[in-house]
Amino acid sequence: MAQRVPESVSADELVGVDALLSTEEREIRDTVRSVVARRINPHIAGWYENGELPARELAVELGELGLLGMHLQGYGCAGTSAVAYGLACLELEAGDSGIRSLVSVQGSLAMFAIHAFGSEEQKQQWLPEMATGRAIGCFGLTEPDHGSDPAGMRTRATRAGDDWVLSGTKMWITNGSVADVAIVWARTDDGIRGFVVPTDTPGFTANTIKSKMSLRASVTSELVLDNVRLPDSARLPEATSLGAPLRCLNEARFGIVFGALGAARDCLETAREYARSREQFGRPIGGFQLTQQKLADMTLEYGKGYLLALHLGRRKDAGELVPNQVSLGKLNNVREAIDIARTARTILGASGITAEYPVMRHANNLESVLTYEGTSEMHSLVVGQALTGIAAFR
Ligand code: TGC
Ligand code: FAD
Repeated sequence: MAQRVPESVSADELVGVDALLSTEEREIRDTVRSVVARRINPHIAGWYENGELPARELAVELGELGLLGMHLQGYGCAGTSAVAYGLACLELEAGDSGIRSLVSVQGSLAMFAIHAFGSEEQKQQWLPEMATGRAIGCFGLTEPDHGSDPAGMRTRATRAGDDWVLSGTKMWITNGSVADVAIVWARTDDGIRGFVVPTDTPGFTANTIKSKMSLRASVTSELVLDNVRLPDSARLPEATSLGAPLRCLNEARFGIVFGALGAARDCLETAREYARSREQFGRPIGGFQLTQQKLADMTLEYGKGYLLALHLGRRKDAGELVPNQVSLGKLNNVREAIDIARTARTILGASGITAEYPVMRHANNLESVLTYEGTSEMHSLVVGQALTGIAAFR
C-alpha cells in the first residue's frame, strides 16, 4: 500500500517569504509567476532542446507587462522598486535563466547604459521603444581575449573628422543576433568609451554561437565591428571610463542575486514533489533521512540566499547598496543555486537527467550564470579586496 506524506509545506512557506514582502511586491511576483507558468513553462523544454528562443515575440510580451527596464524611471519604463525588479527576475529565472538573461540584458545593461550615460536624444530615441520590446538591445563588453579583465579590451574607436570608426570583436554577447541596438565599449585615446550602435550600421555583423550546452534558450553571439562609422552623437556622453560599464554590471548582477534563487526554487520544489511520490524499498524516498537532510539543507541555503537578496534589495531601494555587496550576493546565491540544482538532481535519480524535469536544464544554465557577470573567482577577489584592502587581480 502506497504511503504518502500527509502534510507538507513548500520551501517558500517554511521560510515565510510572504511576510517579508509588501502587498504590491507579492502582486508583482504573482503576476510574473503566472505569466511564466502560462507562457514559458509549457514550451521551455522544447526551446532548450532545440537551442531556440522566440526572442522577438517574447520581448514584446514582456514589454507589455512592463518588465523591460522595469526599475528605471521615465521614458516609458515602469519605475518599480529594486526589490520588485529582483522578484520579477526570480520568477523569470524559475522559468529559465535564458528568459531572465533576455530581460537583464535589455533592462539592466543596454537600457541602463543609455539611461545613466546617454544624451537626452539617445534616451528619447531608444528607451521607449526598448521598454515596449519592439527594439532589442545587447551589451558588448567581453572580447575573445578579454573576459574577466575588460580593461585590456582591443576594440578601438578612432576619431575620423567629426565621426568615430569602431573596429574589433565582442564575444559571448547575449541577444546579439536579435538586437536592434548594441552598446559597444571601445578603447579611445582618452580611455574607454561607450557607443550606441544601430545593428544595421554598415560594417556591423552578429554571428550566433551554436552548440552551447548551457543557456540554450538564449541567443548568444559574436559581434564583429569592421570599420563601423558613427557620428559623435552615437557616443554615450556621460561614460568616461571603465567605471561606466562596470556600473551597468552592478545592475545586472543585482538581478542575478534574485534570479539564481528562482532556478534554485524550481529545482528544490521539483525534488520535494518527486521525493513525496517516488517509492523505493516500499516507501516514498522523501521518508528516508538522507533525502530529508538534502531537502533541509537546500531549503536552508535557499532561505539564507533569499534573506540576503532582500537585504541587498532594501539597501538598493534606500540608495545605499555598494558594488562590493552586490558581489557578496552574486557569489553566494549563484554558488548555492548550482549546489541546490545538483543535489536536487540526485533526488530525481536517472529521471533527473532528462528534459522531462527542469533540474538538469537549470543546473546547466547556472554554469553560465556562475561565469557571466563576473565569475565566482572575480567576485571572491572583489570581496577579498574589500576585506584586506589589497587587490589580487593582477
Ligand atoms: P578597477 O581599476 O578596479 O576599476 C576601474 C574603475 O571602475 C570602478 N569600478 C566600479 N565602478 C562601479 N561598479 C563596480 N562594480 C566597479 N568596479 C570597479 C573603479 O572604482 C575604477 O574607477 P576609476 O574612477 O578609478 O577609474 O578595474 P580592474 O581593471 O582592476 O578590474 C576590476 C574587476 C576585475 C573587478 C572588473 O574588471 C570586473 O568586474 N571583471 C569582470 C568582468 C565582467 O563581469 N564582465 C561581464 C560582462 S557582461 C555579461 O557577462 C553579461 S551576461 C548577461 C546575461 O546574459 O544575463
Ligand atoms: P576568463 O576571463 O578567461 O576566465 C577563465 C577562468 O580563469 C575563470 O575561472 C576565471 O575566474 C579565472 N580567472 C581569470 N582571471 C583570474 C584571476 N586574476 N584570479 C583567479 N582566477 C582568474 N559578456 C558581455 O559583455 N555581454 C554579454 O551579454 C554576455 N553574455 C554572456 C552569455 C553567456 C551565455 C556567457 C557564457 C557569457 C556571456 N558574457 C557576456 C561573457 C562573460 O561575461 C564572460 O564569459 C566572463 O566575464 C568570463 O570571461 P571569460 O569567459 O573570457 O573567462
